[in-house]
Amino acid sequence: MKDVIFTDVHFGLNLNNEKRLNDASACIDWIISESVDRCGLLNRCFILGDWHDNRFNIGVKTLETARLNIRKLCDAFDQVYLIAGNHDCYYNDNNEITSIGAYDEIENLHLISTEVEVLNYDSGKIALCPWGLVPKSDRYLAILGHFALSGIRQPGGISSGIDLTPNELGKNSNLIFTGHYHLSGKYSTDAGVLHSVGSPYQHNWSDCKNPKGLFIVDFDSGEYEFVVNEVSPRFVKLPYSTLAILEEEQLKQLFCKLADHFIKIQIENAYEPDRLATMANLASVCRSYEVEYGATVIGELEKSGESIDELSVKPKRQYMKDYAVKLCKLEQFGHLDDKKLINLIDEYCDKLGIK
Ligand SMILES: [Mn+2]
Repeated sequence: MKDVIFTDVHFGLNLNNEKRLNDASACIDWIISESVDRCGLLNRCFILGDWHDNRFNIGVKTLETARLNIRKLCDAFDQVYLIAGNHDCYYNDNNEITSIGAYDEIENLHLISTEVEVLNYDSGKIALCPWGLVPKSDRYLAILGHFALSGIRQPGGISSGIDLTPNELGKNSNLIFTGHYHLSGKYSTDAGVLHSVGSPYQHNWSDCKNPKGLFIVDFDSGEYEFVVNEVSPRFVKLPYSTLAILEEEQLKQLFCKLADHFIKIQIENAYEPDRLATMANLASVCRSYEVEYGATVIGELEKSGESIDELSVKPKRQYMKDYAVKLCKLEQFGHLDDKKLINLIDEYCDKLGIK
């Protein structure tokens, strides 16, 4: 019998952004349909934590969307195990209050939040560990959890300074699946492997080029596979130099193909302003597009569906810069150099301590 593992959906991502909520829902639909295609009968589904994004405040629409998606999973699978991740726990140092507690009435949903739960299979048992807990010293076919570990790749580099290591966990099992780290990746332990399952769809630019998906596992035989998500929106970086050699028609086709995705045109050094303007114009068919030049990023947030909260999260100086860039496009301010203006805004904001 095959089971399904995924993690870190983060409902409510980007301050309850509606489009991202839709992305998360569509991802759950994909997980269910992919599981049906590959497993036939759906047995157990394991969600390894961070079902919600924000540990303190969850928007009403986010909660309703997340609830509908838990329902969908509970209708599709025989049993669903929802592990509390750090984003699901209100307190830093204990799991007494969790946001997943909101779903405690669903019959075939098992909330794993304050204790490690052990499940029996024909050839052994597996351990399910919520945030902050590790399994009792014993042998398991597999350990599933939301672990903070040293030595795992994360956006800023490699995680460190944590006592728990893949090898330490590996003493109790040759097969470990962990949520928490959003980048998918495989790590060796002394006698087996640890899989950082990674978020099932790309959340932001840190996920660029990192394959996203789910695991289908047969714990009795020990066989498993990673299924890559090819359907959710991706964050795609395009170097200016590779775009500059394309004809306008080719550019148009390229951006049409990338219409569902988040696009960033990266300028490495020199560029022709007119050519860049054409590119940016053609890129506007995409879900969103940005132009990155050194540390400066100019771009369009998603065209609609942004919540006011999301807009207000932009640093104040970014509003000024966006406004300045818009001004420079007007005829009467055409003589102004937008890059100089942006530098001046930074200087001004630094002096006044404006973020
Ligand atoms: Mn997470």
